[in-house]
Amino acid sequence: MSTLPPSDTSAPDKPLVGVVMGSSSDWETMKHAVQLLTQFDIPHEARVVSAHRMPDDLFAYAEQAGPRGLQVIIAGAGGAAHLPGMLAAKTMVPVLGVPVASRHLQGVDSLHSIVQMPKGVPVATFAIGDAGAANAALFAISMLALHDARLAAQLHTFRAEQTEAARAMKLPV
Ligand code: RP5
Repeated sequence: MSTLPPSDTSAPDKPLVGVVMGSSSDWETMKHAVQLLTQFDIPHEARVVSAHRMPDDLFAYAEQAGPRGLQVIIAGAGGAAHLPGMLAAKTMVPVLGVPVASRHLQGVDSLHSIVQMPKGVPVATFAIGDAGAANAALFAISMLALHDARLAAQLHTFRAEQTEAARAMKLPV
Protein backbone atom coordinates (compact mmCIF):
# COMPACT_ATOMS: atom_id res chain seq x y z
CA MET A 1 0.00 0.00 0.00
CA SER A 2 1.49 3.27 -1.10
CA THR A 3 1.10 6.62 0.63
CA LEU A 4 0.41 9.88 -1.16
CA PRO A 5 3.47 11.66 -2.48
CA PRO A 6 4.30 14.87 -0.58
CA SER A 7 2.44 18.02 -1.51
CA ASP A 8 3.82 21.54 -1.56
CA THR A 9 3.90 23.00 1.94
CA SER A 10 1.33 25.71 1.20
CA ALA A 11 -1.43 23.20 0.28
CA PRO A 12 -4.73 23.54 2.17
CA ASP A 13 -6.34 20.65 4.08
CA LYS A 14 -9.20 20.39 1.59
CA PRO A 15 -7.92 21.14 -1.90
CA LEU A 16 -10.50 21.27 -4.71
CA VAL A 17 -7.96 21.05 -7.51
CA GLY A 18 -4.97 18.74 -7.64
CA VAL A 19 -2.07 19.77 -9.86
CA VAL A 20 0.28 16.87 -10.50
CA MET A 21 3.30 16.52 -12.75
CA GLY A 22 5.72 13.82 -13.74
CA SER A 23 8.86 15.62 -12.62
CA SER A 24 10.03 18.76 -10.87
CA SER A 25 11.35 19.71 -14.33
CA ASP A 26 7.69 20.19 -15.35
CA TRP A 27 7.24 22.96 -12.79
CA GLU A 28 8.29 25.78 -15.13
CA THR A 29 5.27 24.84 -17.27
CA MET A 30 2.84 23.76 -14.56
CA LYS A 31 3.45 26.83 -12.40
CA HIS A 32 1.25 28.71 -14.87
CA ALA A 33 -1.70 26.59 -13.74
CA VAL A 34 -0.84 27.03 -10.07
CA GLN A 35 -0.46 30.80 -10.43
CA LEU A 36 -3.99 31.14 -11.83
CA LEU A 37 -5.50 28.89 -9.17
CA THR A 38 -3.79 31.07 -6.56
CA GLN A 39 -4.99 34.25 -8.26
CA PHE A 40 -8.60 32.98 -8.12
CA ASP A 41 -8.25 31.79 -4.49
CA ILE A 42 -9.00 28.16 -5.39
CA PRO A 43 -7.87 25.68 -2.70
CA HIS A 44 -5.33 23.53 -4.53
CA GLU A 45 -2.26 21.38 -4.09
CA ALA A 46 0.75 20.63 -6.30
CA ARG A 47 2.74 17.37 -6.28
CA VAL A 48 5.19 15.34 -8.30
CA VAL A 49 3.53 12.02 -9.19
CA SER A 50 5.62 10.21 -11.79
CA ALA A 51 3.72 7.50 -13.67
CA HIS A 52 6.74 5.35 -14.48
CA ARG A 53 8.92 6.15 -11.45
CA MET A 54 6.15 6.13 -8.79
CA PRO A 55 3.37 3.91 -10.19
CA ASP A 56 2.07 2.85 -6.77
CA ASP A 57 1.91 6.49 -5.64
CA LEU A 58 0.04 7.34 -8.82
CA PHE A 59 -2.58 4.67 -8.04
CA ALA A 60 -2.86 5.89 -4.44
CA TYR A 61 -3.32 9.50 -5.58
CA ALA A 62 -6.01 8.55 -8.10
CA GLU A 63 -7.86 6.27 -5.68
CA GLN A 64 -7.90 8.90 -2.93
CA ALA A 65 -8.70 11.89 -5.19
CA GLY A 66 -12.49 11.48 -5.02
CA PRO A 67 -12.67 10.60 -1.29
CA ARG A 68 -10.37 13.57 -0.51
CA GLY A 69 -12.81 15.92 -2.26
CA LEU A 70 -10.82 16.85 -5.33
CA GLN A 71 -13.19 18.17 -8.02
CA VAL A 72 -10.68 18.15 -10.85
CA ILE A 73 -7.10 17.03 -11.48
CA ILE A 74 -4.69 18.90 -13.74
CA ALA A 75 -1.93 16.53 -14.83
CA GLY A 76 1.14 17.63 -16.77
CA ALA A 77 3.79 15.34 -18.21
CA GLY A 78 6.29 15.16 -21.04
CA GLY A 79 7.52 12.51 -23.46
CA ALA A 80 5.60 9.22 -23.22
CA ALA A 81 3.15 11.10 -21.04
CA HIS A 82 0.99 8.41 -19.49
CA LEU A 83 0.33 10.23 -16.18
CA PRO A 84 -2.99 11.88 -17.18
CA GLY A 85 -4.37 8.74 -18.84
CA MET A 86 -3.43 6.43 -15.97
CA LEU A 87 -4.95 8.83 -13.42
CA ALA A 88 -8.14 8.98 -15.50
CA ALA A 89 -8.23 5.19 -15.58
CA LYS A 90 -8.23 5.01 -11.78
CA THR A 91 -10.59 7.87 -10.79
CA MET A 92 -13.92 9.37 -11.82
CA VAL A 93 -12.58 12.85 -11.02
CA PRO A 94 -12.20 14.74 -14.34
CA VAL A 95 -8.59 14.85 -15.54
CA LEU A 96 -7.23 17.77 -17.56
CA GLY A 97 -4.01 16.86 -19.38
CA VAL A 98 -1.21 19.29 -20.12
CA PRO A 99 1.48 18.20 -22.59
CA VAL A 100 4.86 19.47 -21.38
CA ALA A 101 7.39 20.36 -24.08
CA SER A 102 10.04 17.65 -24.38
CA ARG A 103 13.65 18.20 -25.39
CA HIS A 104 13.77 16.13 -28.56
CA LEU A 105 10.23 16.34 -29.97
CA GLN A 106 9.19 19.70 -28.47
CA GLY A 107 6.11 18.20 -26.81
CA VAL A 108 4.43 16.73 -29.88
CA ASP A 109 5.14 13.33 -28.31
CA SER A 110 3.53 14.50 -25.04
CA LEU A 111 0.52 15.90 -26.89
CA HIS A 112 -0.09 12.71 -28.85
CA SER A 113 0.38 10.57 -25.73
CA ILE A 114 -2.24 12.55 -23.82
CA VAL A 115 -4.77 13.41 -26.51
CA GLN A 116 -4.98 9.97 -28.13
CA MET A 117 -6.85 8.22 -25.31
CA PRO A 118 -8.80 5.25 -26.63
CA LYS A 119 -12.59 5.50 -26.35
CA GLY A 120 -13.99 4.99 -22.84
CA VAL A 121 -11.57 6.84 -20.56
CA PRO A 122 -11.36 10.54 -21.44
CA VAL A 123 -8.63 13.07 -20.69
CA ALA A 124 -9.44 16.66 -21.65
CA THR A 125 -6.24 17.73 -23.40
CA PHE A 126 -4.84 21.24 -23.63
CA ALA A 127 -2.15 22.98 -25.68
CA ILE A 128 1.54 22.15 -25.30
CA GLY A 129 3.34 24.21 -22.66
CA ASP A 130 2.55 27.36 -20.69
CA ALA A 131 -0.68 28.21 -22.53
CA GLY A 132 -2.01 24.70 -21.97
CA ALA A 133 -1.21 24.83 -18.27
CA ALA A 134 -2.88 28.23 -17.89
CA ASN A 135 -5.93 27.17 -19.90
CA ALA A 136 -6.28 23.94 -17.92
CA ALA A 137 -6.50 26.06 -14.75
CA LEU A 138 -9.02 28.41 -16.36
CA PHE A 139 -11.06 25.42 -17.48
CA ALA A 140 -11.01 23.99 -13.95
CA ILE A 141 -12.09 27.40 -12.65
CA SER A 142 -14.99 27.42 -15.17
CA MET A 143 -16.09 24.01 -13.91
CA LEU A 144 -16.04 25.15 -10.28
CA ALA A 145 -17.76 28.44 -11.22
CA LEU A 146 -20.84 26.50 -12.35
CA HIS A 147 -21.69 26.09 -8.65
CA ASP A 148 -19.98 29.18 -7.21
CA ALA A 149 -21.40 32.62 -8.00
CA ARG A 150 -18.38 34.45 -6.50
CA LEU A 151 -16.04 32.55 -8.75
CA ALA A 152 -18.27 33.11 -11.79
CA ALA A 153 -18.14 36.87 -11.15
CA GLN A 154 -14.35 36.72 -10.79
CA LEU A 155 -14.04 34.85 -14.07
CA HIS A 156 -16.28 37.37 -15.77
CA THR A 157 -14.02 40.19 -14.57
CA PHE A 158 -10.92 38.30 -15.73
CA ARG A 159 -12.39 37.95 -19.23
CA ALA A 160 -13.48 41.59 -19.32
CA GLU A 161 -9.97 42.73 -18.38
CA GLN A 162 -8.53 40.61 -21.18
CA THR A 163 -10.95 42.19 -23.62
CA GLU A 164 -9.95 45.69 -22.53
CA ALA A 165 -6.25 44.80 -22.81
CA ALA A 166 -6.78 43.52 -26.36
CA ARG A 167 -8.75 46.64 -27.34
CA ALA A 168 -5.92 48.80 -26.03
CA MET A 169 -3.27 47.02 -28.12
CA LYS A 170 -1.26 49.26 -30.43
CA LEU A 171 0.61 48.17 -33.54
CA PRO A 172 4.15 49.51 -34.22
CA VAL A 173 3.12 51.33 -37.42
C1 RP5 B 1 8.30 12.88 -17.64
O1 RP5 B 1 9.57 12.88 -18.15
C2 RP5 B 1 8.13 14.18 -16.93
O2 RP5 B 1 6.80 14.58 -16.99
C3 RP5 B 1 9.06 15.12 -17.63
O3 RP5 B 1 8.37 15.96 -18.53
C4 RP5 B 1 9.98 14.20 -18.41
C5 RP5 B 1 11.43 14.38 -18.03
O4 RP5 B 1 11.59 14.18 -16.65
P1 RP5 B 1 12.99 14.47 -15.95
O5 RP5 B 1 13.98 13.57 -16.62
O6 RP5 B 1 13.30 15.92 -16.21
O7 RP5 B 1 12.78 14.18 -14.50
O8 RP5 B 1 8.09 11.83 -16.76
